Amino acid sequence: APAISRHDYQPYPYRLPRVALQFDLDAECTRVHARFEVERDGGGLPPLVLNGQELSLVSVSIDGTQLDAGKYRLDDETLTLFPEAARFIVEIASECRPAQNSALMGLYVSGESLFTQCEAEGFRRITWFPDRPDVMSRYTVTLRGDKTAYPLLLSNGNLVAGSELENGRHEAVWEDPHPKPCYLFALVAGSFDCLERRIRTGAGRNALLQIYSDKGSRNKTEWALDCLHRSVQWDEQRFGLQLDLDRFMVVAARDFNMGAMENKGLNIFNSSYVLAEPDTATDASYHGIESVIGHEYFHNWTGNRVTCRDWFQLSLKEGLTVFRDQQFSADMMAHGLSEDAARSARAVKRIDDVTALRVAQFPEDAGPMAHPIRPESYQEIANFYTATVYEKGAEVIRMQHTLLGEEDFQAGIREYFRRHDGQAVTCDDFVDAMDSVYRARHPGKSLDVFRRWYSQAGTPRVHVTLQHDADQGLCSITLRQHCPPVGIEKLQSPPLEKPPLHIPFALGLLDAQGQALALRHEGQEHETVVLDLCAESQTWTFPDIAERPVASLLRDFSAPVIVEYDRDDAELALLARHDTDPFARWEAGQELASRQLLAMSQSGSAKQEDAILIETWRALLHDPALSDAYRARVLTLPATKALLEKTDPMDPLAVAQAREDLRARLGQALADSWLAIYQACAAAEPREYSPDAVSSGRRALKNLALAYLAAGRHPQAESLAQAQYESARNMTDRMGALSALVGQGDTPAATRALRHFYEQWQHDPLVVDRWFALQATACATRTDTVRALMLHPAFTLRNPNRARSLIFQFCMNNMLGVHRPEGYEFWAEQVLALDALNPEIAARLARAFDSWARYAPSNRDAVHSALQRIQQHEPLSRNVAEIVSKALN
Ligand code: B3K
Ligand code: ZN
Repeated sequence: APAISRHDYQPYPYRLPRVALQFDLDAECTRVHARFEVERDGGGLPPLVLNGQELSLVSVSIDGTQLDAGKYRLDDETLTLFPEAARFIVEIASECRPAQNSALMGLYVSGESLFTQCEAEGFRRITWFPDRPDVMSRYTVTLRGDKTAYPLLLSNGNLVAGSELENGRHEAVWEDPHPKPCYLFALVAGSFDCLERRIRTGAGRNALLQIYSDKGSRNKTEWALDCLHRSVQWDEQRFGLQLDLDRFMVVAARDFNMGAMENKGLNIFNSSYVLAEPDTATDASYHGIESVIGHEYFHNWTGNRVTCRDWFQLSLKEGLTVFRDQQFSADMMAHGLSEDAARSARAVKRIDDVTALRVAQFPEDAGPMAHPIRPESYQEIANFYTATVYEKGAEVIRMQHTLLGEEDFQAGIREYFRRHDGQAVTCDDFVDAMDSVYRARHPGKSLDVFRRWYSQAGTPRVHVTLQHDADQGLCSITLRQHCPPVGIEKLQSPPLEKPPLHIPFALGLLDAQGQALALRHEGQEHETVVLDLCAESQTWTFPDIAERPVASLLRDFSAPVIVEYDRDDAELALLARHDTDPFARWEAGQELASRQLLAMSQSGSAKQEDAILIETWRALLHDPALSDAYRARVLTLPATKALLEKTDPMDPLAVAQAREDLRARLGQALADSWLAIYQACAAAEPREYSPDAVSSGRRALKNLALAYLAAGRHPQAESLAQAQYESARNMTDRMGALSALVGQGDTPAATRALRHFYEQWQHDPLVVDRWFALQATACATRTDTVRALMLHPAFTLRNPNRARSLIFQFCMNNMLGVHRPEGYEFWAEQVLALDALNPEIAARLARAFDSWARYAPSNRDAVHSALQRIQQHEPLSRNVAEIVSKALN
């Protein structure tokens, strides 16, 4: 497929101020009648090109006159009309087939209900329309359907009329007062439970918050409703942004391609981000719901009130909204805690976010799909809902927050809305608003260099050198940045010039005992200074540093970069024990463990000198100042995927095996401590479940201790896990125990527990997903185990959550299982099977081995033939074709 380029943007030649849609809903065949006003501002009357896919045209008319076939042009993707006036009304009648729609884009069936998903380009599967975000209209939507099958008929905005029709049908009319692009359109029809709350916003508006879910699930939506209410309050308090609707609805769908969708006033969610009760949802699910409910709600301003001009600007709304949901979660985690405990809770959130970035985004930024947060071109936009656009995009917003500070950042946000409320704009427009505040408050400074983050792909490396002059008491730090070519950049000749970026680099210095030193910078003394690295290389000198200090680098992960600094293990151990910045402290421990793991993976032997690591781990285990949640993070070994990024060539099996071996070694060497910790945490578990930072942290540490005991084959591990499984009063503990049992291999206890678990929870699809996922990622699982699980009656490829729980978990998260010739073959087979049903999901799976070109030769060759097999298959969706062609480039 041809690539679409960012620079080719052309405004749409017409305005469509009002749209009226009428749906005669039916799962087999839905009739859609669309009526819209069209207005031309400029001169001439260019053709009116409308997008449409998989639709049957019934009729098309202009100003009430039906057009003969010769008066319009119709192909697979477009309907073109030839206007004869500057203002006219178009009416189109068409049909679509929801029950046949396995791609889950446009109008589709899930369970017995009808749902829509339009972002990015799904509206064209509902009716012919200019399916692009810069065409904004006011919508009136009339829904008609069978009253028994579809007692609830929902769309965006306010319900303005409802009536009974003949033949057991009824009708509802919805009006959305806010102009919107069509990707924010939604409808839902079906039979649901509803949990609701009437609230009064800070501005005195009465609003109704509603969560709709499958019949019988109402008691699982309390947490989601609570999160929604807190999101409304938080956006008022922290960002000064008010709810602008009388009614805000969230509907849970069992079949959904991603997490959730921010349709104006009618968010549609994957049920996994709505439904939770202690018995079925883990702490991680509770926190995931909080962040996704927050995320979609925050889109109401950052995405909906101000939207994207074109899809290249996706990070305008996604990076900003991820930043906002991260801040929301951090504030929620820290809420009600003492200052120190709050700092630690925020650091835990930061550690989790950075870990996710390193596991998903860093590899992406080094692989064939590398792209700037504002991509330059794409073949299929669905492939660009990436970790780069979202998570790196959030880091780029976060750096602006760091440079401006909270107060000025909020001033920048106000300026952004003052300029652009109601518009479809670009990333540059956002930075312009921020820059106007930055320049005003910091004469001589600007975001000119900073803007390059929007156009440069790849993870920059910052090389650090420290020089100490004992005579003068001076310490100087030199930072040197470079960003190697990535993805298609590597093919360019002459090699692409990558100019330096503006990197806010947070630095602290400690003395040899681990005490923080005061740093004089720009006339003030600080424990942490943020250095503005804007050139290829810069040096800063700090006075009154008597002895050679220990550097604490990139505190709080102040920029999405890789730090290169040569230092010995003893220094890392010191930082791991004493750094006053909790993020950098965690980082030091991770670096120490990484070195051990990489040495083990390269020598192929577990017999490596590991005393310093074990002693550091022991010190951390017993440090009473650390919160349980934080301790659970510092004592977790780095993720295999993050480790692999540090190797060349990559040997996934060796690294994964080294991680298993070191876990066992730490389990054994520190067995008494793990046992003591386990027992202390277990004894402190309250009867009443709560997902708050303290209790979830305690459970995380307890289950980590159990996992180490199991990995170290402690004689009590199995009985502890079994007892915990049997007495668990929440899903976190039940899963912790089950995973410890399954981690022991195919033991009778593991088999029994797995069988019991399925029998007990077989009627709850989200819990059955956990059951599949746990087996998919178990270290003894191989391709044949997965094939056998695919024959289980509960398995289906058609439900994305189920496909993800088994196939994706195995292919993407079971390194020991999948990185074998038969694993790669299995993967190719599943990509093709999914592609026939749901190209968006298939294309995600197709990215499992994006890093293949950096693998050691035997793995590389095997992935290569699997990729070729996919590429040669006909038919192949545009989605998968783009991924494999880039991978094979
Ligand atoms: N904006 C949606 C993503 C839609 C992706 C469609 N392929 C969810 C979100 O980021 O909030
Ligand atoms: Zn989003």
